[in-house]
Amino acid sequence: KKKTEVLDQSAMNRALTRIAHEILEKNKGGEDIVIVGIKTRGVPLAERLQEKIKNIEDLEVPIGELDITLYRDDLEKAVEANEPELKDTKIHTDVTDKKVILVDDVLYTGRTVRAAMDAVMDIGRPSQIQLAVLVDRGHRELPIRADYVGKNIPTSDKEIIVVQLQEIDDLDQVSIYEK
Ligand code: 3GP
Ligand code: 5GP
Ligand code: MG
Repeated sequence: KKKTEVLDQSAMNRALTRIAHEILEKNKGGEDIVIVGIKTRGVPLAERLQEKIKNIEDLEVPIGELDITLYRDDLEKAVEANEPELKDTKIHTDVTDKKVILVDDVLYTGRTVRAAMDAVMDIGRPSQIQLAVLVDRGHRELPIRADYVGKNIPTSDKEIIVVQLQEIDDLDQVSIYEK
């Protein structure tokens, strides 16, 4: 249960400002992007990126959210063997021919992102899907990578990344815990 702080409030804010600039640079403005947050903590991160893009380019980018949770009904299986599944989609804008930017707090095995890509492709035909994460902790089990990374934090399987956000946890902080 040892704790090491890896991002404080200002470091997190700087990382998100940088990502907002990177998104605008890569997409030559941002006229055709849609930002989609993956619940829970991907949603406030998506909102912050939307706000930063508004401040930088005076552009209102549409935003949506996906609720993807680990499927735990099959008690025969170990939790690790279960797949994340889509519980809810709130994307009230057409994604066809849009560049969809998925946003999550932590990228780990890549299975959540895979489910998120399936969900987006079920509702339309985006021209591209990109991925932004606050933390990439490694240990991918699928050929998935992030286009925008706040911080790369190589972890062991005994470590867990705790992401706290003002909107949910009343403070902005990322730390590593030893299990
Ligand atoms: P989030 O809503 O911030 O994404 O995955 C559900 C929640 O459990 C996540 O909250 C995440 O913070 C937390 N969590 C912490 N460690 C792990 C982990 O190793 N795997 C998964 N799937 N979730 C984790
Ligand atoms: P993946 O599907 O890539 O294995 O895991 C991604 C999802 O699991 C993210 O949405 C994230 O919430 C959660 N997750 C996986 N590992 C961690 C971790 O160490 N810390 C936190 N906070 N979330 C994690
Ligand atoms: Mg998450």
